[in-house]
Amino acid sequence: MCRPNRCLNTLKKSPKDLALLGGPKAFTEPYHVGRPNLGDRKQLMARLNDILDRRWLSNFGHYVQEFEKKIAEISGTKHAIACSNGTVALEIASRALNLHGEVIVPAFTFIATAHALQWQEITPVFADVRAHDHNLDPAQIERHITPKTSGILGVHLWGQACDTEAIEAIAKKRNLQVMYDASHAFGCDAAKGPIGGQGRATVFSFHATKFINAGEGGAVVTNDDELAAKMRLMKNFGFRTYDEVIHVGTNGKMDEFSAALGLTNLESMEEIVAVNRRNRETYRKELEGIPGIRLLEYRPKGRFNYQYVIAEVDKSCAISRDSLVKVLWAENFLARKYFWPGCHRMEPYKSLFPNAYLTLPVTEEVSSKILVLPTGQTVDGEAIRKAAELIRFVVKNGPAIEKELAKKG
Ligand code: T4K
Repeated sequence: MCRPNRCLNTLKKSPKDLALLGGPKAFTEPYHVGRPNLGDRKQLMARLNDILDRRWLSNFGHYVQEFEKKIAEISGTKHAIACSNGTVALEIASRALNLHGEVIVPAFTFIATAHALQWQEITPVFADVRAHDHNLDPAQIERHITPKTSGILGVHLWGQACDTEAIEAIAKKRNLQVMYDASHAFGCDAAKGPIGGQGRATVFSFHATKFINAGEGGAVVTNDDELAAKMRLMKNFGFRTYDEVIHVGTNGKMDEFSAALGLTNLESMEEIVAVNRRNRETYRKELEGIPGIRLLEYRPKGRFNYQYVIAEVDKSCAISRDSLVKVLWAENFLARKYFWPGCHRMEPYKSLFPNAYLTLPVTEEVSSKILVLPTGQTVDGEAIRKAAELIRFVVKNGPAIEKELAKKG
C-alpha cells in the first residue's frame, strides 16, 4: 500500500491542478528510477561486523570471494571477477581481449558502454538497434566493419539478451572478438541458458540503482581460464605476488563492504524479482488503453529481472514524451528518459561523429519516445495506480496541457 505520507489522493480535475501549473503535488516524496533494493538488514550488519573483526577490508577478501562464487553460479560461468564498478569491469574486459582500433557498439545504451572504450583510445562505432527490443541489430553490424574493427560489444539492454547467435556468427566470419555489457541483465536468460557464457566475456553492474546492488560494484564473467587469470591480474595493478608485477594493471578491486552488501541483497534476489514483476504487471494493467503509450514487451520465454519498466510514448500520443516527463517530475514521479540522447549525440562522440545519426534512425526514434518508470521495493501498487491515473489524465488533456506549458515557456 502507498504510505500516506508519500502519496496523496489528489485527483486532478483540470490542467490547472497539475503541480507544474500551480496545483499540489500528487506525491509528497519523490519516486525514483533506481532507488536501491535492500536485503536483510540484520544479516548485512552481521557481515559488516565480521569484516571489521577480520580486519580484512579489500584485496580478495572472504566476502568478495563468496560474492564471485555466487555470481559465477547464477550466470553459469566458470569464473567471475568482481570489480569496483561496471565501467571498470568493461575497461578491464575489453583491454584483456586486446580490443583496439574500432569496436562496434549500439548507440542506444548508457554512455559508460562507449566511454569504457574511448577511455582506452578505442573508437566506439555506433550501430543501430532493433525497434522491438532496443538491442543491437545484427543486420546493421556489417556496414560498420572496417579494417580497423577488432570487436563487437553487444549490450543486453533492459535485461533482454541481444541476438548473441547472429552477432557471434558475424564475428566468426569477420574474425572479431565479442564481449557483452550485461549491466542490466544479471540473473536473466539468453536464448540458450543464463546470460554470462556468451562471447568471450560478459560484464555486470551492481551499482546502487541495479536490481541487485553492492553500492558500487561490477563483475566480469567468462569460461576462459586464461582470460580470467589475466583479468584478475589487471584489476590488481598486475601483481602476481607481493613484489612481482607481470602485467599492466589498474585498481579495479571490489572491497569487502560492497561484497557484503551484494551478497546480502543476492539472498533476496527472488523476492526483488517478484516485486519488479508484480510492479510491471500493475503498470501494464493500469496503463492499458491510454492512447499512444505502451510497455515494451518481453520475449515470451526466459528469466528476466524486470529491473526497468520501459514504456514508449508514441508520436500519436496527445502529449509529447518530454512534456509528460516534465509534468510527472513536478508531481514527484521521477520517470527517466534513458537513454536520451543516444551516445552519438553526447560528447565526445557528437563532435567526433557529427553525421552518425544518419545511420541510426531507430536509435533516434526510440530515444525520443522512451519513458522509464520507477519500480523496485520502494514502489507499490498504490503508487503505480496513482501514477497511471495521472498519466491517463495528462494524455486525455494533452493538447490543453501543451498549450499551458507553451504559455509558461
Ligand atoms: N552499461 C550500462 C548499459 C549501464 O546501464 C551502466 C550503468 C553501465 C554500463 C556502467 O555501470 P556502473 O559503472 O554504473 O556500475 C544510473 C547509474 O548510475 C548507472 O549505474 C546506470 N547504468 C544508469 C542506467 O543509471 P544516472 O546518472 O542516471 O542516475 P544516478 O546514478 O544518479 O541514480 C538515479 C536515481 O536513483 C537518483 O536520482 C536517485 C536514485 N538513487 C541513486 C543512488 C546512487 C538512490 O535513491 N540512492 C542511491 O544510492 O545513472
